[in-house]
Amino acid sequence: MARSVTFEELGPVGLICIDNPPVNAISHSVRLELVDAITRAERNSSIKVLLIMSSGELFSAGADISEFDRPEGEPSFQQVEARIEFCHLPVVAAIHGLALGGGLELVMACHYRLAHKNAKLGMPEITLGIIPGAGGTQRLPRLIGMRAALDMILSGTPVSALDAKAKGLVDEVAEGDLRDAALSFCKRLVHERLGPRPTCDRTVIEDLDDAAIAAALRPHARALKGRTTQDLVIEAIKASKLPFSQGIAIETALAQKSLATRESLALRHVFFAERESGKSSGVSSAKQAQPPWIRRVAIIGAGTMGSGIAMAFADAGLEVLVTDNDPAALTRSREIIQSTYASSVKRRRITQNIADDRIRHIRNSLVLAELADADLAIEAVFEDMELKKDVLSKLDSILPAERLLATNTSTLSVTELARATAHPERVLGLHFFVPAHASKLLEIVRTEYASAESLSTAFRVAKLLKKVAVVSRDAFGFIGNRMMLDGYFREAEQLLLEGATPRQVDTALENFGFAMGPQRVSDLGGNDVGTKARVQLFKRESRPDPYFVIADRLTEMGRLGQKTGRGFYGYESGSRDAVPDPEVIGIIEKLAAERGILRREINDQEIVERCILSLINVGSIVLEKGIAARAADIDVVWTSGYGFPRHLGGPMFYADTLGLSHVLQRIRHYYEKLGYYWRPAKLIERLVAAGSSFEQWDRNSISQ
Ligand code: T1G
Repeated sequence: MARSVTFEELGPVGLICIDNPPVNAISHSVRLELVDAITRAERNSSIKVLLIMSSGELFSAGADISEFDRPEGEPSFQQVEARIEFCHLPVVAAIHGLALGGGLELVMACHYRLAHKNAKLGMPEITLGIIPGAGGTQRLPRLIGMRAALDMILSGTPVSALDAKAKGLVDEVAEGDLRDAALSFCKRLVHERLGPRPTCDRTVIEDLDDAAIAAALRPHARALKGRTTQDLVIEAIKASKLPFSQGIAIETALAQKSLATRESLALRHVFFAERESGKSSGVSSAKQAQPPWIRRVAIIGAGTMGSGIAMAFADAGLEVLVTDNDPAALTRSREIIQSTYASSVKRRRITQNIADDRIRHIRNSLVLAELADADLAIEAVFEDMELKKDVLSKLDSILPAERLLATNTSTLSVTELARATAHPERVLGLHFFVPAHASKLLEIVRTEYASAESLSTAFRVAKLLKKVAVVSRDAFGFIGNRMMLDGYFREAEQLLLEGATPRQVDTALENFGFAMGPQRVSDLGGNDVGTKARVQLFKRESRPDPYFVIADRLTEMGRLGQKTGRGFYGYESGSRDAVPDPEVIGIIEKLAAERGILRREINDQEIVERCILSLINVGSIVLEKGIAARAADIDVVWTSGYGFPRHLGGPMFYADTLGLSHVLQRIRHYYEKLGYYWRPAKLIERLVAAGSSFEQWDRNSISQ
C-alpha cells in the first residue's frame, strides 16, 4: 500500500512529506507514518533539523472527517504532537495552500513555522459543529493571544500568511519557492544552533473577561444564531490560562462533547451531502474534471438574473458576453453590475482593481450572432415559453452542436424548451438563485434527453463558480420551488388566513433558524415575481384555492414588496426594515371571510411545526417521484439555497432528528384537520412501517 508520509535525508535536514490525496487529511495512517518518520530522524545522528511539508494543492485540510464516527486510534493527534513538541531536534513546518483544523494544529506543535505568501491558515471546526480537538484551543492562544485565537476559531475563516505573521502564528513568509526557503531556514537554524521551542511551554498572559467575549461573539452573531458550539470554544480557550496538561485535558473532554452534538452531526451531514450531491448524477468526479474547458460564456437577457449570472462568471475569471435586443436593458445591466461591484469594494470584500478587472470581463452586445464562439450559452430572458423557445432555437443554429445550451427558467418545462431545438441532448436547466453571483446553490435540471456530456459540463460550471450543484428531474417547480410553493410558503399563507400575522410567522421561523421568514422573503423578491411564476407553473399543474391568494391580492393591489415600499409589510423609503401594516391584516381578514375561514389565536410552536412538516411532506413526494435522487440532495438545496438552518441539517435530516413516526403522526393530525394537501407522502408511511429513515433510504438507493 502506498505510503502517505515520505522521509528524505537532505544533508542535516530530515524532510517529512505528507502525501495523502486529495486534501492531505491527517488520517490514522498519516499519524502512524508521521511518528515512524520522526523516530527514524531521531535515530539518525546526521539529521540536525526536521522539516514537515506536504505535496499536492495544500498543506492539509485537517483531521480526516470520515474517521470521526470511529475511535481515534493510536497514535492520537496529541501523541503525534507530543512527539514533535518534545523532539530533541528543532521541527519546522512549511505551509502552502491551506493549513486547516488539525493540519494547523500539527503545525502549531512544531517549533518554527513558515508559510508561502499565498498560503491561508484557519480553524474551520466550528463550521462542522465541533471545537478544535488537537491542541488548537491551547496552543493558538499561546502563539497569538486569547482574543485573536477566539476570533479565528469563532469565524472559522482562514487568515492570510501575512496576517498570520503579523499575529505571531508564523515566523516567516516565503515569497518564492517554498521548499528552497524552508531548507535555507532550516540550515540557518542549524548554523545559529537554534533548538526546539515547545509551544506548550509558552504562557498566556492575556485575560478574557465577559466584555471581551461578548465583543468577540458580536461579529458572528448571525452565523452562530441558534448554535451552541461557541460556548464550548469559549470554555476551552479560557482553559488555556491553565498549565498545558490541564488545559489540553479540558479541551479533549469538550471536543468529545461537541462531536456528539446533533448540531455537529447535522453540519457534518451537510458537509458531505454537498460533496456527494454531484455523484448521484452518475457523472464521476473524474469526468467532471475533464476538458472541454469553459472560457467564454454568453448570457442572453440583461435583466436582474442575467446580470447576476454574468457577475458570477466574471468572478470566476471567465469572459462573458451579455446580449439583449433592448439597448436600455443593457445599460441598466451595466449599472447594476457596476453598483454591485462598487458596494463590494466599499465593504472591502474586493479591491478596486479586482472590481475593474471583473467589469472588463463582461461585454455587452445587441447582436446575438456575436456569441458564436461561446463555450456555453445561458438564456435568462423573461419567463415566457414562446420567447424562450425562440431564443433557444436561435442559439441552436448559432452554436456548434457540442456546446451546452442552458435555460435559467424556474417555472417552465425544460423538456418542452429542449424539444424546440435540433439537439435536445445538449439542453439543460441551470437554475440560479437570487442573488445569482452570491447564492451558493445551482439546481441542474435534467430532461429525458440530456446527455452525460451536458451533465458533466454543468457540474464543471458549478465547480468553476464555486457553487453547490444538485440535479433535479424536470418537473413542476423542480426540487426547491416545489417544496417552497406546495409546502413551506403555502402553509405560511394558510396560517395567515387562520389568524397569524406576517410578523408572527416570520419571527417564529427566524427564531427556528431561517435567515429570513417567508413573507419578508416574498417582499424582497417581489410578490409579483411569485404571482407571475405561479401563472406559468399552473400551465403544468394547477392547485385549488386557497393557494397564495394573499400574495396574489397584494400583487393586484400593487403591493409588490420592498421595490414599491409596500407588500406584506410597509417599508420607509430607502429602508429595508419591515414595518407591520394594519391594511394587510384587513386584506387577509377579508380573504379569510370570503372562504369561511374562522380566524383564531395561533402560537409560534404550531406555526413552526406546520411550516416545517409541510416542507418535509412535500420533500418526501419530491423523493418518491424521483425529482430529487437523494434526501441529502434536498437538504443541500434547502440549506444552500433557501436559508434552512445548516445546524439542523436540512429538512429531511431534521425529520430523522424528530423521528419519522412522530413526523407521520403529526402530518396525519393536520391531514384530518386541514384536508387533502396534508395527505401523508407514501414514502414517509413506507419508511415508518419499515422502522427506517431518510438517511437509510439514501443509503439503500445508493447501494442499488
Ligand atoms: N477529511 C476527509 N475528507 C475531506 C476533508 C477532511 N478534512 N476535507 C475534504 N475532504 C474530501 C472531500 O469530501 C472531497 O472528497 C475531497 O476531499 C475534495 O474536497 C482535530 C477535528 C479543503 C477547502 O473543516 O473545507 O481537523 O467528494 O470537494 O472544493 O481539531 O474540502 O472527492 O470524495 O471540498 O477543493 C477541519 C474541510 C477538519 C476542512 C478543499 N477541516 N475541507 O475544497 O475540495 S476537523 C475542515 C474543506 C479537524 C481537529 C479537527 C475543503 C477544502 P470527494 P472538496 P475543494
